[in-house]
Amino acid sequence: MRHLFAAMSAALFAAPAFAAIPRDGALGFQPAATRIAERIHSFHTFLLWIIIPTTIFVLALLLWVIIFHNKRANPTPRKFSHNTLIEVIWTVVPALILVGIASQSFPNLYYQDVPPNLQTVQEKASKLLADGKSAQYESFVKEYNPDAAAKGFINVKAQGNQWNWTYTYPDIVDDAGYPLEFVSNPLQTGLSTDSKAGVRNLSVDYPMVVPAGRYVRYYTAAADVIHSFAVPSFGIKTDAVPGRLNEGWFLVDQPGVYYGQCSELCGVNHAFMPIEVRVVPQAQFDRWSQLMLAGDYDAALASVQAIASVEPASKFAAITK
Ligand SMILES: [Cu+2]
Repeated sequence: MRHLFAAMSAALFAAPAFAAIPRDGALGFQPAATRIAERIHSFHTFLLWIIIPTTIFVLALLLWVIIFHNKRANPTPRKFSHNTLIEVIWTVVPALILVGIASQSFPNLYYQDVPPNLQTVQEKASKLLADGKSAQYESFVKEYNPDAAAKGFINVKAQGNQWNWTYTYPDIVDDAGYPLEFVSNPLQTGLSTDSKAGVRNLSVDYPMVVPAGRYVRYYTAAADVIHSFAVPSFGIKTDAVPGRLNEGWFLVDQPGVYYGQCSELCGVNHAFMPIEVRVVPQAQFDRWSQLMLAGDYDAALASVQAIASVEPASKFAAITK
């Protein structure tokens, strides 16, 4: 039985090689690019281990009733209406299952909802290291990358408009003090005259660019109606509400191109306000942001068309310290 379940889940949730693009005929999630997404995926697998046995158990009960308690098999039914023991069991067991689910889901919810305090991350990491608690240190580093924490946040504001996104980098300012800000338009809008460039319905003219291995804190806002900023491989989805500023965070180690879409029905072109995030090494990000600030958008775009890779050794270098 165990092997059958393993084979079933392997067939259902086998992930293709790393790619953040939805693929025809694929099942399951896009591969996780952040720790948030990894945690969501393992929570999803955990839930499967609960819901599959529950469904099989309920199916077995139904079959038992159908087979052994139909009119032919059981012509004179017994006439009782209460059984205290079974009532206690069917109240307590589901409650315990829900407590078990909550014990896993609440930490995940809190983890993704609250941008970590980077100061605390560094202090806690060095304290664990100083105390020689290497196992706890490694599991802490897996959740909160202290090397990245030392570099601080990259802040990006994503404002939803009908129907494109405006990205603002409040910390990247020109000589006059104005922040880097640009509009990211879809390449396709569902028309026969659309350009065929890029990934269908997902590519944009000027993508959001962030550095790899850095904490990114994003804010969402909206100019007109409610939108939602969502990138499945990052495990993030945050509503963009007019008059409100919502926030979230993510940290991507692997440079690459990641796609998302507006995930709140926001009008006739809701399906055509994609999100393209290019995660590039820090040096490439710095060059891109300087070119964007200088107003040379096409050169900036060209500078992130090919994405340089980062040395795998620089990933979580802290572990080997
Ligand atoms: Cu929208």
